[in-house]
Amino acid sequence: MLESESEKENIYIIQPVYGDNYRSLQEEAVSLIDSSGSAYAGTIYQKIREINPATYIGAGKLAELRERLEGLELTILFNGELSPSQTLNISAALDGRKVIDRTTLILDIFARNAKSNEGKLQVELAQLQYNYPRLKGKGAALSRLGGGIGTRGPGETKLETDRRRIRERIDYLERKLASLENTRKLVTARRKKENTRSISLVGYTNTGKSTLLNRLTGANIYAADRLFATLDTTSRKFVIDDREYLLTDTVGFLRELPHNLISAFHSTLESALNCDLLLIVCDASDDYAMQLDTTLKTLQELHCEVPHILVMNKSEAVPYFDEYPPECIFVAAKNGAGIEGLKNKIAEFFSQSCSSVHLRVPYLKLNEYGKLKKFAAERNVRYGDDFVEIDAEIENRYLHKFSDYRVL
Ligand SMILES: Nc1nc2c(ncn2[C@@H]2O[C@H](COP(=O)(O)OP(=O)(O)OP(=O)(O)O)[C@@H](O)[C@H]2O)c(=O)[nH]1
Ligand SMILES: [Mg+2]
Repeated sequence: MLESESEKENIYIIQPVYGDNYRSLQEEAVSLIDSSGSAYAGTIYQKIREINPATYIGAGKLAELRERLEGLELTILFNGELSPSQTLNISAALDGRKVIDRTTLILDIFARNAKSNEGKLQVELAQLQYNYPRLKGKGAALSRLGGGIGTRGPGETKLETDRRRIRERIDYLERKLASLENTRKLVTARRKKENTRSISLVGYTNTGKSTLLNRLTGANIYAADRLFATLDTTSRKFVIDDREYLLTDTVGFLRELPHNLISAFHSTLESALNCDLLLIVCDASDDYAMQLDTTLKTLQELHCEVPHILVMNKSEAVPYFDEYPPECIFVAAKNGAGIEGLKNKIAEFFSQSCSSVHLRVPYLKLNEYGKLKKFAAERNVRYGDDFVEIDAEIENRYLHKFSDYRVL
């Protein structure tokens, strides 16, 4: 659904300069522009000594930019968050050019990539929540924006719609999503009851989570060199040593991910994170420390305390392995290197929480035992005169269910 070159919206970045990570934020903005199907047209850097409340950056710089861009058809991306009035004032200072901020761009990528019904509702909710406070007396300004980034959405609602109707739509979406959440909770509860071992893939966007899911499960879900290729959580089963595992892919994280997006996706993420083990995936060929830091912070915000295995993906071209955290596992999901090691580590994690037991089940109780069978991985079964003797691996959290039958 990407536009042809000539139809692409050209985007010029204003990159505020402060701290020491503005360069990587600028590079990331270029990837975001690419992922939104637009074309990157250049960057102007601006040192921020003091934020100008009206226009964020100073009037002198804006005048310079206006001159530089004269006659060119460009949209301005301010790579930070702007208040509604700052957006309008910058636009006015640049001859009424369209101005968007980082959040608007990210929301646009999400709007393009949402596939499932729930994903579309979540993105629409996040867009409306972001734009709602920005709509005050802004009708004229918004209609001047025309099409393109910031005006697309999966829903019918046009941003010009008056605030009351938007408020109603927000309420409706919140109710609808809450009911979908209830259904999902039922599914999660059933999974827990069925004793499925569940693992979720989390991590920075574009680190190879979906590729790893495909590699581990033999699935064929969408993976691409774009930010936020995955929005919907997808689950697939796979087997290690005759034991079944459920692996779930999730939306990628990003530094300074808009707060609205996190809250809109909160409930989907929450059920994905309600699992036994996380695989935190990093790109070993990139700034993995920043990716890991962002991921751990996001997990903390989501109050997730599930144990994890740290997976360094894209490690096929890594020259030195000693610069990485000692506990991590190196893989290359694309060519399959290291996958057996990862599987062993996963199996080892689960076996630590298991006990080997010997059970003696009287024939009269076989029916009753049948209900517990799903909690036990049976290794050996012998039929004696009065009992069935069973060697089994049972997760410690289910051991109490077997107390009537345990001999060892
Ligand atoms: N060199 C290399 N590239 C890889 C490897 N694994 C994945 N990739 C590439 O990295 C890009 C991103 O892969 P995805 O699996 O879509 O990444 P993701 O983490 O699911 O990304 P989002 O869903 O967008 O957050 C794709 O172009 C993959 O082909 C690897 O082991 N080595
Ligand atoms: Mg993905």
